[in-house]
Amino acid sequence: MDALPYVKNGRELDQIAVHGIRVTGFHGVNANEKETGQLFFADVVAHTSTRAAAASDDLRKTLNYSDIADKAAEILAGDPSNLLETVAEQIARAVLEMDGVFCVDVVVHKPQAPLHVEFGDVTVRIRRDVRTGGLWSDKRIGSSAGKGDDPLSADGIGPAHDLFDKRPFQPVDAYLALGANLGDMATTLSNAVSDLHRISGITVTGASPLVQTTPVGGPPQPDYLNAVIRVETSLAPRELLAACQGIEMVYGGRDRAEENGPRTLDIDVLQYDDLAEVTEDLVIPHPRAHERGFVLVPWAAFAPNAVLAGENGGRVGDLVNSIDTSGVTTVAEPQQGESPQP
Ligand code: PH2
Ligand code: MG
Ligand code: MG
Repeated sequence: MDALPYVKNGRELDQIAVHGIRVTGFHGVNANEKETGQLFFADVVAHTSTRAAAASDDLRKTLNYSDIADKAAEILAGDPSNLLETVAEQIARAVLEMDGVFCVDVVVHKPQAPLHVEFGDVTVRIRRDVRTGGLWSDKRIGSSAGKGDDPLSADGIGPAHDLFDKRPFQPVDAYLALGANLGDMATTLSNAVSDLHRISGITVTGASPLVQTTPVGGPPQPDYLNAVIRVETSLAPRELLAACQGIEMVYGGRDRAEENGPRTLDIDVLQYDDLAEVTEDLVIPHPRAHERGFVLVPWAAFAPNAVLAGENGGRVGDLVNSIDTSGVTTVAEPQQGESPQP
């Protein structure tokens, strides 16, 4: 099976495939098919990046094709379904769950299907990716009407996964924005950076100067102290977000009742690798990063060549020149030796 390339961020992904996985299964609408069984074949193509594995010659940095084959065989030989569609969907979901898989093509063959004519093969071919795949397929997104009629949603397969749940094969750079305008802001920001650095899967590799900024939006409130840091992370985007939110809580999550209101600590994920995706709970890059002085001024001060992804994106050092940066004053440079170094 020749699988069409899957393009992510303008680049064709690599493909790891197992063809002709062959087992006896018991799928079919006819009762005797569930009793006697017949041969089923599957072809599975996982779209992923093999670059990290090739650079290190390390199996742990790639998908093990043996795992793909085992999973597909287990489903083919497993609980009888009426339809090839159901079997293909289950295989696709299982492979999409594997780390580093962004898209999967599955063909299920039933060459001994009970037809009234001579024939070569019957197949169902599907493609699922982390955005459209499984539970979130097409029009069902966000509608309660469709939820009950997904035959696979009731059987414990669990919540949908998307790109933001994927851990990267190798650590990626992410940028975080920190802000505070209640309490001892400088101490809070500095402690929060240390706390982030201590989390397994997060290494702080760069920090901006500290800037004092006029509040943008929200009720009348004190000036903020803001900063931007770069982290290298092996966490998935949602795990990184959860880590940030956990630290916010430590410093007084209770102060956050009001939208854009004053807070002891706010940590936002600005950018994660070169992702540009919108989901219900998380949007990356941060949707207002490109227009905010309290983000771009500190960011450009230490990483002007970083590139904000997405349609409003661009080189940070250029973006900062396109906005009004009055209201942002540098108050402290990052301390050598105090903030973690690259
Ligand atoms: N954060 C906001 C809203 N407004 N203004 C400044 N100056 N600094 C912030 O960090 C900030 C803001 C919402 O998170
Ligand atoms: Mg914020
Ligand atoms: Mg926030």
